[in-house]
Amino acid sequence: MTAIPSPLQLDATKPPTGANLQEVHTWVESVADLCQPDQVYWCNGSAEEKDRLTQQAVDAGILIKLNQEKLPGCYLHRSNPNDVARVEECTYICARTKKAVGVTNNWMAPELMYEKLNGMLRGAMKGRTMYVVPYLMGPPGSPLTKVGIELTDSIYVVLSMRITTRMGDVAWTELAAKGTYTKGIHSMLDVNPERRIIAHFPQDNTIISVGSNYGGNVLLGKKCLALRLGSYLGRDEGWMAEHMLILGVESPKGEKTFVAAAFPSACGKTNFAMLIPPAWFKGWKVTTVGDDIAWMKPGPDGRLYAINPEAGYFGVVPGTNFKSNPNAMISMAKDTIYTNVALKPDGDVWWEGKDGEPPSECIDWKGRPWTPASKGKAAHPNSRFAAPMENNPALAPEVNDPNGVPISGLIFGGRRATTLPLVFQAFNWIHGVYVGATMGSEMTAAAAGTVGQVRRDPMAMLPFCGYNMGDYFAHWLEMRKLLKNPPKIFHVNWFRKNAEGKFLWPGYGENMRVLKWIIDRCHGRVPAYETPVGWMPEPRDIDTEGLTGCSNEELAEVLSINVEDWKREVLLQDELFFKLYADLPKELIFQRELLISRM
Ligand code: OXD
Ligand code: MN
Repeated sequence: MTAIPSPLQLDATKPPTGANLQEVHTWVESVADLCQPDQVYWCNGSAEEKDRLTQQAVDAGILIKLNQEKLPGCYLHRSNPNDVARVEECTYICARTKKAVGVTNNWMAPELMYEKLNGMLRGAMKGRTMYVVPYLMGPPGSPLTKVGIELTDSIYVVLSMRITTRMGDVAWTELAAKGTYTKGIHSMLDVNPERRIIAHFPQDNTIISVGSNYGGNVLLGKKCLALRLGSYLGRDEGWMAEHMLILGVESPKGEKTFVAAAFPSACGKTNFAMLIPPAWFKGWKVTTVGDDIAWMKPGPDGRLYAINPEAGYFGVVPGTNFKSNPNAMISMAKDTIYTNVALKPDGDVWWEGKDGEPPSECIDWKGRPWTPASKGKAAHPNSRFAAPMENNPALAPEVNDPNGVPISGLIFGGRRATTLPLVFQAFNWIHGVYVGATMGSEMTAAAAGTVGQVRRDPMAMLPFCGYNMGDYFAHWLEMRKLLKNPPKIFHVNWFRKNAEGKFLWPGYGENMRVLKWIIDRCHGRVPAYETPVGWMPEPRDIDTEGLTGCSNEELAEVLSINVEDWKREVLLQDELFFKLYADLPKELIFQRELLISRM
């Protein structure tokens, strides 16, 4: 079959040909008919294309070229100040019934939402180019990998997708083998919060996002496909799409152990995924498979195998420095798109928490002159970097393995000033599901909302679960039956404070000491003592050689549990239990009863 000739193909780049692409052409044409772009451009993912589109974005003022000697291949983008984070109140799962999406998601009947969006998209791309962005979520050839095609009128999205996914012709080859793909349509419209909607249609494997140009809302492979539609597909197909980093720990003897960890947005997943062990852990190495999303499926040996569906990082910048995350600093030193950081007079970038003194002057994230005396922050608290994973010096060699990596431990964690100890291990899988389901965290800037307030964020999936949360818990419980050797489940809290409000644990690289205990537990080679909340280490079980920033007393405090605090915690969990009661698997209610009975 030859390509359908389209009057819209004003660009020299030809769309791909192939019998199974007929449907793609028909769909692209129908969207172009609706949105009426001046031209349709089919992306191929080449280096030449990247250079050409980057230059176009610079000419149009969408990207600012940074100091190429300091930051080769790096650019700065400033978003509309009204468009700096994910917007959960504008995010919808348009399944056929409200019950299917549950109480934690916004719902609208699919036909109504399609009608509304069609109205908004009619003529929306006039005067613009519609880019056809084919991409893969996952390494080529993996049974877990999915194909997506995003149609977008944002060149910033195209260039960011090229970093964060495997974008271009590679996707057509995979589509030929797989036959199905996720449709995505994105238009910035007039970047107006009143006309901002991120809609998912799970039964049609389709995403439509309008009115925003912020990564989490518009890089449709990430939160929309890899988590919301991914979790829906995973339930049907017997796998799991989770908001989890994946890391490997290599011992001096060469033993490799992989764990995956779920922390809510902006709680240090990227830092943990790129952890560098402290000097005392000579010969130990941590490698990064992924920093945000894990797709996991039982393997033939009854273990859980994980891939990172992404190909790059879209990380929070403020607070990142050579102490908190050297590997992230190196990752964003070249070929990176920064969004909403500050610009120094020499074309370098700056943000709050970067190494060294604040610059005496710079341009803030809104493009205004800034000095240390200025009232606002120079960089937005949710400013981001998009960097290719290949830039990470600690990138796991297994990252492109189509089979994924075997997961020995799953770790849940939140940002909690009180109650939750540094680490504990769940008694078994079902208890672990309860621990994950009742996870809470103080809110951060990654989503619009009240920073600091504790919210329940089951498995860190509250904004990302594409179906009824009760059914999602049931799916977790079901997965146990498919696993002969399930991972052990843990909970960590790096953020506990003492009565004076001082952090009890130094965090960052020192988290290796806790990770080491977790790894040793996975291999059944360290003791733990039974507490009402789970198995815990004694202070002496944590390797403290060379540890600074945590005294013996502080270690004892951060490893302690207080039954009165836990009684309050169980009561606080009521909020979640009441909300989800109608759909909650009974196992979780029993787990709650068991926890109370142990206190
Ligand atoms: C993210 C998020 O961007 O969780 O990863 O918000
Ligand atoms: Mn995330």
